[in-house]
Amino acid sequence: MSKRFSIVRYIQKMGETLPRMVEDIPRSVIDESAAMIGALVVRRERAAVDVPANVEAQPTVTVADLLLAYLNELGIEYMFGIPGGAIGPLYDALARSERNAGLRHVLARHEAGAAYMADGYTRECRKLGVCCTTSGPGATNLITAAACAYDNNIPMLVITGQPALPAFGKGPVQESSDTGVNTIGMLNFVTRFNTLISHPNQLEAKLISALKRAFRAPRGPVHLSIPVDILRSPSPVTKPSFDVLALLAPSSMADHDGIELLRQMLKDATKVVLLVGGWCGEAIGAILQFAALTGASIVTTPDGKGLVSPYHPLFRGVFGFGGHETAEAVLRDPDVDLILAVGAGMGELNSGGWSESLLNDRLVHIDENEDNFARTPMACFHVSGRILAIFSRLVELLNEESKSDNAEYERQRASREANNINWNPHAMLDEPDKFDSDATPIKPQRLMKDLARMFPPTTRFLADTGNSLLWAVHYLHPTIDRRIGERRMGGGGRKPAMGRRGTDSGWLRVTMDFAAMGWAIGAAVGTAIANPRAPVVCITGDGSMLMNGQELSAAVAERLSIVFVVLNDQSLGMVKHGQRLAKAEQIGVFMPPTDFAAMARAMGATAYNIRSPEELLALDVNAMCGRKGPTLLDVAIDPDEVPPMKVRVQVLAESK
Ligand SMILES: Cc1ncc(C[n+]2csc(CCOP(=O)(O)OP(=O)(O)O)c2C)c(N)n1
Repeated sequence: MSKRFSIVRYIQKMGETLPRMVEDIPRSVIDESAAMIGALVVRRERAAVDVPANVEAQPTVTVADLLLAYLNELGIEYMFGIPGGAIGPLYDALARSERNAGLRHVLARHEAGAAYMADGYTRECRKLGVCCTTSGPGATNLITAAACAYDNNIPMLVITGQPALPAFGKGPVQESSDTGVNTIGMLNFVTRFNTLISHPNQLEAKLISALKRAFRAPRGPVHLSIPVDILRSPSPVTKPSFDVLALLAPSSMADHDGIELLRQMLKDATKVVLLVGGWCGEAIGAILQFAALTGASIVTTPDGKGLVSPYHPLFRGVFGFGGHETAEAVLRDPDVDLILAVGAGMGELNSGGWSESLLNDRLVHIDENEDNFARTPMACFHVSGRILAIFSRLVELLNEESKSDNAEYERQRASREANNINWNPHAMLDEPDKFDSDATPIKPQRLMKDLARMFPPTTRFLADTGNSLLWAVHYLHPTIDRRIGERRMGGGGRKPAMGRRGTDSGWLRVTMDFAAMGWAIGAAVGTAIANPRAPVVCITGDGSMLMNGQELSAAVAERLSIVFVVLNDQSLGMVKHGQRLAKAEQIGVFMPPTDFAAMARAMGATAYNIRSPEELLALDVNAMCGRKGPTLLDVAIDPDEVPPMKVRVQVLAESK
């Protein structure tokens, strides 16, 4: 019997012999915990014997070790990256960390993939996604993905190497300071904090500044560039001097006068609409409670869609890119007195191309990120602060008032009932016949219908830049697990968010604004690493797959049960349709046929070519979700189906 197995059996036996203590705990939880503890104990015990004989003994704690000790304190389990000479000592420290059951390295296949993985990891588990590269091309390869996280306010720690400090200016390989190809300068424009560490004593202060900045709105990536000799230097302290968890606890600051004024405005309003944006994740429970109390209709931005169940009785669709006419109709309704835009960037894609007819002086803009207020000059009022704190307080006020004031109670009940219709999200679709079509090649609308029905309610869907985003925003309507959308009612306290398993990102994840092709492929790997128990479905295009599909190999290596769905239309579909709709030249968009299933098999994944709805429905979803490794579905879709992208075409036309 193996050592791990005997430990597992021992813990299982303990579970059986302590029936009183465990009687409420399901058997699967005991087995799973036993397996985890067993693995941990064995990993710890192996540490002593696993140090390879040819590895130089480490006499002391290095700066790289201290950096990892901080990340371990934060409960961060993984660092995504690609090694190289200038970052070598960090990898030595990673090897020591792994042997001690600490933070583990995940090898990406391209540095942008590493940063996309960190992005997906942050979104899934709310811990900081960390990625590392060597100096020079490692750092420049990562820039697009860092920019994507920057534009989407995703916290991330980027660590890059540098040659040794004394060599600066003398032409060392891949020098990346201001006397070489200055990657610190390049990353300056896509990070919230960006610095070179030029002495071991600087690590703690600069790391704390970076971490604080990553989590303060506007959030985003932060960058530490650390020369190889500094990483290898003995650390001035053997363990973290700061209580980093306490330092990073979110503040509950909110504009109390603003909340009071908003409450008054709500009292005078008869019809309210909530426009829920992508940054409402943490607060979505309180926001939905607010909607239930006031009867407010809910529309979301494309990136906010995943936070609300499509079947929620107050949901009226998505406003903006790929959105629904029903959402526009709600905003257009002349009887609406207040539109509360919450945690919404209000950039081109989630403001319907800055639609002035729909967003006018009935708008109140509520956000933690005050930079976004610059986009809503039409708003009659702006409220800043932590959205969770604001909506928790509003819910409290509403509950207090309805208890003490009968008339207020009646008013709330009446508006709730007026809006509580039997809502079916399929009623809001453009071209509903295509949603039900059995035609081959498969209509993308039909593909969304089937994906939503095939996968379990806990599935995390990631839709990549391209038509995948538009099809998913408009047509993907799973019956989601309510725990994702409606978790954590009320609250707003100072509990540290780090280290929890919950997610703020909902069931559908997209990347907006910067909109980089291929983001979803790496992000799906990060999502699955962060939460191996939830099914992960990455919906992407053939162009994106050809651009960033190499991360499938990382998913194979990590044995992640991700399902990659490739919409194969032999073209850069979104641009192709954009050119057609704008009556522009059709150029630079067609690609020769590619068998992505064969490509995936060559990398060690399981794969299927799907040519009809029947072939799709015949797949064994349980097997795909349970398999220790990715599955790729190469789906031949109808390339002539026009995605719902008219807003973007309009904006481009107006810019002529
Ligand atoms: C890195 C990058 N390059 C170019 C673009 C411009 N662009 C937006 S969508 C798109 C086409 C995407 O094609 P594909 O991945 O095949 O998806 P499809 O639209 O066909 O579903 C392009 C080229 C981009 N957003 N990102």
